[in-house]
Amino acid sequence: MDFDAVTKYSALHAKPPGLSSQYGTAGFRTKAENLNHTMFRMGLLAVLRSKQTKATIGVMVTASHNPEEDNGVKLIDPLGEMLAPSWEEHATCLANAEEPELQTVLSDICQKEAVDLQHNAFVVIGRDTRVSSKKLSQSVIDGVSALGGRYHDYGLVTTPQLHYMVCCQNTHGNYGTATVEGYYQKLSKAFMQLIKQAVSRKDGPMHLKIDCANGIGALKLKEMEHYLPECLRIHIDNDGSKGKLNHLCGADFVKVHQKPPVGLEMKTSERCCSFDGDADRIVYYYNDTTGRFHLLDGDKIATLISTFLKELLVKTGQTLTLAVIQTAYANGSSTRYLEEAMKVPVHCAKTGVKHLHHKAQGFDVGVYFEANGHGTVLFSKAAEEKIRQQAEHEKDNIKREAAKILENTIDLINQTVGDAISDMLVIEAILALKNFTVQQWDAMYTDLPNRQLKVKVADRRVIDTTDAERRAVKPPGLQEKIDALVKKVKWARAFVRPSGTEDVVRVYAEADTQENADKLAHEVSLAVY
Ligand code: NG1
Ligand code: ZN
Repeated sequence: MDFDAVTKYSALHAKPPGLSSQYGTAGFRTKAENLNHTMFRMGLLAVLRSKQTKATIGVMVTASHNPEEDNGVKLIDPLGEMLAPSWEEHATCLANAEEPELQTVLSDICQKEAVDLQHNAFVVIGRDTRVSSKKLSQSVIDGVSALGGRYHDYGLVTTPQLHYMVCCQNTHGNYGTATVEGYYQKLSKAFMQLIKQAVSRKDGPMHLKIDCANGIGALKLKEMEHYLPECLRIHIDNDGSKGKLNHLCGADFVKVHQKPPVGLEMKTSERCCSFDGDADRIVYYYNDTTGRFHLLDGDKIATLISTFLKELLVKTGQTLTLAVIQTAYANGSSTRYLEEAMKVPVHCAKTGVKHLHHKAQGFDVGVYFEANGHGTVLFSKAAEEKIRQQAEHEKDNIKREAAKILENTIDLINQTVGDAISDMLVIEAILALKNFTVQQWDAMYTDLPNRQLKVKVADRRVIDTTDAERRAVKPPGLQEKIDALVKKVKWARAFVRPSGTEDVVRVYAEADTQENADKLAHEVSLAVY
């Protein structure tokens, strides 16, 4: 193939010489002003990936919970999942190629991956509400066009909505209709079916306050509101009309600072939640009668959902495997509760959604959540089939009803990726069905006090880890120091790992008291220097 057109177009999206970046767990993410060439080149790469897989590929322009000035880009693979690892490397090479090398790098990728250049390419594009996103998504489109690919621009969508579109496009409507209306219809229908059986509906409507981080979540929830039943009243705050994106609000802010967002008025015991800037994360919270703030993070969400699913699976009498996948950041109490009280197997994966997603695929029902609120549930094809069959044909009323609830849960969950809107509806449905208040949910177990710190070091890559990042193998002696510090404190656990998205080393510690957790985190961070 002749890449001359690429060179011509690329001149309009020239790479500042010397600039280098890496396709990490969150794709590319940096200051928006440095991303023009990366966007163009990811348009090119999406075309090659589409030709190779003979499927639709997605490109999402967002920097999630990062400040407004940043932006980023991620590619979405055919079934709506994250880009395959070998292609992450191609992405890095392509983004870092100086202008004269561009054609060679493209040819190399085509050769290594046996890309069928004759095949048509189709790319779908989405973007968040950042001021820079429109122009940057136009650069992606230029990249797609430069290689003769066809595209559809979905414009403003949440990240999980674009994942859903990619999956719909490639499964020819089996997963749902590839439009935002199709997404709202699929989710709202499943939600309404689910809550039909709920007792608490008799107590009047359910109320939920939602902090949308001044991002895309607000826009999309306002569109979806008309599809939701009367019994769920959502109150949208931080809708972008006043505040700045992700500034003092959103799921990441609430999780990291363990306090409510600015711009949301919390009454005692009121159930509230926060989305992040691209609506793929969610955390819940409330203030108790003494005014104390309670956070229900990804671990609490995984516990609620997996307990609910386990109870239903038992009722159906089906022997399907169920497991929860967490990362090292999961609160020790949640792991203990799941394993000991609920008898649910728990597995630990490396940080980054793709690792959790991959592990969850090994079970009939795999529930995965990062503590920060990113997660979903995966159902194997076989499990889905068995459940749908039973929901239709089972003679036993109890078993059939349980299978029906499971079937609607399958339809409500976005299996492609963590999705704040879908997760929120799943949680609201479970609370309604179990007739649970947010306090009762919170009381399932008590979090161990914990602390996360960031440490700036000259080169964070000197730290290397093993055992799903729970132990450091490099530099020599570091793990021994951490072990000695942990040994001195009750119920303690601590680990360090280099961040994949920021130039820092992250330190995590938990212990019997907040004071001890803070002290341990501090001491471990000193050991890192
Ligand atoms: P890093 O920077 O590698 O810790 C962070 C989050 C991940 C994940 C990625 C992608 C923590 C501790 N880490 O990764 O869970 O969400 O960003 O956005 O929350
Ligand atoms: Zn996000």
